Amino acid sequence: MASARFRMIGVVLFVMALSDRPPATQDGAFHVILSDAIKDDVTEDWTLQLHCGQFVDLGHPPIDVFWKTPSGRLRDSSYEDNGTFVLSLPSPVQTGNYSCHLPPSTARFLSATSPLNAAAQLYVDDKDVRLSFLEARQGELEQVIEDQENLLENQTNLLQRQALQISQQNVTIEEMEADHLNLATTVNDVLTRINHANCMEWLKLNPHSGIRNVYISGEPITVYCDQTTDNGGWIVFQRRQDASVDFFRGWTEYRNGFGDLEGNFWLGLDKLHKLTTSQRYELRVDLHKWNGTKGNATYSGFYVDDVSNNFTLRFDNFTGGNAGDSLSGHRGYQFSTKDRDHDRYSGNCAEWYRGAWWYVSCFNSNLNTDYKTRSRADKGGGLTWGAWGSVSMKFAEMKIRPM
Ligand SMILES: [Ca+2]
Repeated sequence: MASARFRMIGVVLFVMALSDRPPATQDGAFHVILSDAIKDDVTEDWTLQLHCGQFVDLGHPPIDVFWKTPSGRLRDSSYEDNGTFVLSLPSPVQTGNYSCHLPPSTARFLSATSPLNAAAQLYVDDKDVRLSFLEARQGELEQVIEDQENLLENQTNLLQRQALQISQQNVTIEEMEADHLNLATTVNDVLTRINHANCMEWLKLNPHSGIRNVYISGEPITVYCDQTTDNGGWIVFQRRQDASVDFFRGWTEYRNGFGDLEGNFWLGLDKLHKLTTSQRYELRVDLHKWNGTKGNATYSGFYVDDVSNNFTLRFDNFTGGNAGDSLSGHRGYQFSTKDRDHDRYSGNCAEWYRGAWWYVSCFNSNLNTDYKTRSRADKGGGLTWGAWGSVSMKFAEMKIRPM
């Protein structure tokens, strides 16, 4: 290092005027501005030289120049080297305006009409130094490139990691959305089953009558909700309004139910048992006579037993209604159909009176018999509610509501 440190002259800042383009500025001088950046290139290992001239080709007598530096005019500070005047600048280099001046006596050898021109260049005149300088610069540049490549690689890795994280987060978001959807479905399902166990619960959400699903132990039962009669909340399990549906049917059909929930139907004894044993219900029977009169009867604590007890009719009390009580006489009796005789009569009431009911021997009421399109009673009597006269009804509905 020591030999290199004191080695002669590395960087030369060369100011020259081409021989056919005599330099001149307005003050007849060459100017070189050394910026602060030069300090990065000229360290203590290097000596900076300013060259002025190459006047040898002009064919004039030997001349001399003088230099001005940022500190002022220099005297006897440069030497002539084959027509070029050389000013050595020790390190650290003082930056600013350097100028090389021709004495006025020399100016006459120069063409005043030549373009004003000056050139400056930085070069290394020692091949070994230049090589090491270039190698050093190359090494620096390679280091810069390597640093940049490392930075790029790091950034690429970072981007890849971030892309992976984003991808994973997308998966997580999708999973969370799926979970949310599942949860919402579950909550909705639970709410549906909790809120819609009967038509009273449905009434809180929908004031209109119609077909709804109610849930008993999570299992849906499709019913018709009457939401107008006596403030609504009724599950209708039987309706008679015309003769379009045959009600003279057997045990299995009365267990399973039949007809049209919007018209004439019997919901089914199995469902009726399931509903009426899920909570306490009241029973309401709505009746219309052919003369337009409307009547009803209500009972508390209504339910029907299971199939092993042949759906025995149970309730606590007749609680009122202008149609009177025609059901208490049937309380505690089993359900009979034309093919399943559970009555107290020697024959089969269901077969004889073409119906299906909790017959004793045989009935006070008989709302599942043949529909008669007139009010006159005859054999079977049509839809009968004995406490409200011996006439057949135009309309009958049986319905339940939580108590
Ligand atoms: Ca019998």
